[in-house]
Amino acid sequence: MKRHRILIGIAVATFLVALVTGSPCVRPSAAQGEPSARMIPVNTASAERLVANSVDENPACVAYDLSASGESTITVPSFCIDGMCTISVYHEATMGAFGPGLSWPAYYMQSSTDDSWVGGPNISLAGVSFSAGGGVNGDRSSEAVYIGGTAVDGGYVRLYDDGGAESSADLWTIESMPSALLTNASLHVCAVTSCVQHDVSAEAEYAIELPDFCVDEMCSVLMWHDATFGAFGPGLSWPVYYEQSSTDDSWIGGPNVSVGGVVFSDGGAVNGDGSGDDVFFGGQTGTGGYLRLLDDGTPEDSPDLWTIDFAPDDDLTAGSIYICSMPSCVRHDVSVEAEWPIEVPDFCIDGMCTVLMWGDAFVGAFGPGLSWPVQYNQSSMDDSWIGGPNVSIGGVSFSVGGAVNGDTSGDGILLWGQTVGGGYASLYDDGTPESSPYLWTIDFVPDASLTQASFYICPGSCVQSKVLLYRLYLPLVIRE
Ligand SMILES: [Ca+2]
Ligand SMILES: [Ca+2]
Ligand SMILES: [Ca+2]
Repeated sequence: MKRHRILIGIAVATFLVALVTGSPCVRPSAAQGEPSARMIPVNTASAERLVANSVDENPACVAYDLSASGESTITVPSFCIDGMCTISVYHEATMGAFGPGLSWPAYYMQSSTDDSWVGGPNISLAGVSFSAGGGVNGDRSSEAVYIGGTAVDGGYVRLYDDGGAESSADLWTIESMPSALLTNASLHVCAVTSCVQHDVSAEAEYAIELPDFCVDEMCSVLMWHDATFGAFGPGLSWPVYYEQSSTDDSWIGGPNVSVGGVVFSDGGAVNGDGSGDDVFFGGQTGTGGYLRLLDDGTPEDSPDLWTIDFAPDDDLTAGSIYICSMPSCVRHDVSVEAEWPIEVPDFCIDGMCTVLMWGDAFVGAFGPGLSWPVQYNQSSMDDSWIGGPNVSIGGVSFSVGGAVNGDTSGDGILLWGQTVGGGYASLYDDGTPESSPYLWTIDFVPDASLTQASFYICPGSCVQSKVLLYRLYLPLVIRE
């Protein structure tokens, strides 16, 4: 597959403002050993750690209803300690360019050794900010774990590592301000099943093992860097997604887009053909430092290996690649024009699931490849669902934010967009073939460029999330 890259339009670029880069930033861990180029065998140079969450012991998704104003504290879920977790806010008010719905997630991982944490993305996009990128929980300095946006009448929900009421490594501080527009919000903290971490600190190309869980299954890849790349400050990136076929070593990836000066994925290629295609291209510092993940490189052209290409400079001194499993995704392929009813997986009922699609055509600023995902959570009580993000970026739309499954109104779970020829692939909660709360409708209209599409529904970042295992009600305050 050819390399496709386009920049997202100026309309979005004007929203891109890098957050402060002066906030304390920690390295996830020290690299072990002295790396050198052409390193084989694998993994002797970069520190590999499994940051697996013990999902059998821990609630894997925690939801907090936020109905109070002021400052309150919550316990950092245990799966965010030495493990990756995601933080999303459901808000009923429009925040920046994001309509009511679930936010894009921020990522977080806190070390049990020194209470330092890495987070991300450290960016402000379309009027919504995400993470300060890192800090130390318990050092009395208040760094943003999740900032979000502000409603036009001043309502907001923010999460910090420390605050006026606490400076404990075991607690976070929620600051919330209800308003006429923001009367209801909830915070969702979810475990990422397990990740493999590779740290780099010296200039080299490193061969690393392709995790088994990326073969015939979806996985995600995050990057951590201590320098600013484009509009992204130091911290964790947004993930890219990847799935490699065991049959012919071809892979699909995505999103195939450039946002805020960071190029995400080539969208697909073949691992082992000797051509270095970008699983995660990343960005560059102002002085040319970079961190990249390629399917092949100087040290290897094996289908079982990837290459990390790290070029540090004065700004960029350390980086990490996290490869995280996304087991048990359900996949639906379509190549014929129709509305297709599909089952709603059980794990999307009373639990958060992740939906992403793959298409073989350009849509808006996005080249052929995997989309960015949306999140979805349907209630068994009344078949209502929340989803998100409710935003349009680079010519594609994501989610309508929430609706009712089974009310005959076809509401967009993952809308994406149209090719120049008018082809599209979208997922709705209801459609012509069904208006059942247990079914969804894929609407597929191919054209000359869009010939096939696939939808993936994954338990995703939340496992064992069928029930909200822990719920904290903040003290109520009287408001007008
Ligand atoms: Ca704290
Ligand atoms: Ca390879
Ligand atoms: Ca509906």
